[in-house]
Amino acid sequence: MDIIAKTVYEGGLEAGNLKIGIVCARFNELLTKNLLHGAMDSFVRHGGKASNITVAWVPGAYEIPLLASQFAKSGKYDALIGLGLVIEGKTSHADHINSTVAHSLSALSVKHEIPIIFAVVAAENLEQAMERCGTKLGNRGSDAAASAIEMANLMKKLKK
Ligand code: INI
Repeated sequence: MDIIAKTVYEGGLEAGNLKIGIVCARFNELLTKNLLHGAMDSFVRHGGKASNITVAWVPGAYEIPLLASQFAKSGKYDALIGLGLVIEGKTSHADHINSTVAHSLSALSVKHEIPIIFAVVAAENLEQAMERCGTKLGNRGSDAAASAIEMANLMKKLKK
């Protein structure tokens, strides 16, 4: 027998009048600009307005949390997205950046009660990176915009 919950919360995928802030890392710009394009294109194709998108470029993924914090504090946005691409090198530098950014964004999201979508692509090499930035495996920026919309709508429902 199926068990049916009394109350189920879900966020829809209609962007409507949602306002989003996107922080995009310039490091590996050749591919991060595809993530940004994917995110904006997806937001608009979900019914969002381009004029409701604010973008901030930062030097690298490591700088994403600081801008995300500013955006979150401003109270102007329904959701935020952090876009970046970290490609592993010969040292563990990339791993450090990735986990630091992931932890920081999740802490900011909970602190400010705003969805912050973590879309820093981690790749072992350029081929893997390209696959996730608009080729074989899709575009993580597009996925991030859909998640931002869903979470923003879910938060709005819960606040009602
Ligand atoms: N930043 C990235 O966004 N991706 C990388 O792959 C990367 N690597 O490999 O070094 C990277 N480094 C720069 C870092 O994010 C900061 O901008 C820099 O350390 C200054 O704080």
